[in-house]
Amino acid sequence: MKIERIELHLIELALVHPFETSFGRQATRACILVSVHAGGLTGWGECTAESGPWYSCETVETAWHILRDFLVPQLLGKAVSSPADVVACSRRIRGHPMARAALENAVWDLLAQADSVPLAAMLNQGAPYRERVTVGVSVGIEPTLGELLERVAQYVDEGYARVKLKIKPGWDVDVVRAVRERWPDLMLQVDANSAYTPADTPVFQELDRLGLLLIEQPFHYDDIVDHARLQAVLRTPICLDESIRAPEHARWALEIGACRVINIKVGRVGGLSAACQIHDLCSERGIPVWCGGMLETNIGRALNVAVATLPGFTLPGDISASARYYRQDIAEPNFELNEDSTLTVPRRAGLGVQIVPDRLAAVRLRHLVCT
Ligand code: OSB
Ligand code: MG
Repeated sequence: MKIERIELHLIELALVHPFETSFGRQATRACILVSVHAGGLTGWGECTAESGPWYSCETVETAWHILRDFLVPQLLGKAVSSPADVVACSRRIRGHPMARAALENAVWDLLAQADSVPLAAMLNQGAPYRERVTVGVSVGIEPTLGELLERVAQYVDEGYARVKLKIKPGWDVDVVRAVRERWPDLMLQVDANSAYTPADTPVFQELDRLGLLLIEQPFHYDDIVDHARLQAVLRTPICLDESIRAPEHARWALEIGACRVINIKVGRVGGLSAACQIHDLCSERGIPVWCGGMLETNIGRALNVAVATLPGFTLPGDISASARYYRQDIAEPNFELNEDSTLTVPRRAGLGVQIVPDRLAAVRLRHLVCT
């Protein structure tokens, strides 16, 4: 298919409830959507870069720059028959995985639509795959323990069987213990978003006693050596998120024992091709993976649901129902939580969700059409 036109859309949506991590509190989510137009079809990709360089060094503005000035010009007018053609186009660009992923993922959607198959079927290459993916919910830091317990109770009542608590120094052992005492059998895990240093090892030794599924990204995003030292003294698996930004990072982390679980975020690792490589590497080594989230709209959520159908995704993903994030999404239909803490994999072609043009226009801050 010849790529005829590519559009960039910068949007901003208000979150249903502010989300606080060790980086800070956010009430809105800005993101770039990429649409790739060819042969009467449109593929969509969501860029997971955020407003500020806290989780990742990429931001909405760096991604806009790299897409507009480097990625889009290399793809426009090209004939594309497989996602590998897009990967080849962007190979010369160092870093900027979230910008690269947005474009590559849009082409996956386009090609799946052209073949009239769901994205999950394309990813699984004809092998049978699950019809529902198991999910949990990521719960931000709250002003008080009482408010946190209320929020967790609400999600447990809604049917989430796995809860992830954000932690930071001063909001860790006591908080996690209180949740564990109230819900002794809940699948529970924590995410520090790099807020600790090796001097805090005793905190993790305390958390190690609370029956957690995993401890996500305790130390700095470049610090896999210190993660390996910590993993050696813990029973609970360490899961790396920020540290894994390419397939090589996954291999290096596993080779030195820096983690026993990997969180795969398609944007963070540079697109679906890289995500599949990490999945395959982890499967070969018996390492469980799960799909992380970045407060996506239904475009990114549909992508996450599709990738989570790969067989190595054996832990619940941070892919909550649409209503947990936004009052009105820019794409339909919404994902609803099933009673078994799963989301249903769409059966329609491509991502299986449809942009609602009026809703997109209503939240769009900037629009660029490239031909
Ligand atoms: O570290 O997993 C994270 C959201 C934004 C940035 C980083 C993270 C998160 C989440 C939210 O935990 C997961 C979700 O989308 O539900
Ligand atoms: Mg994380």
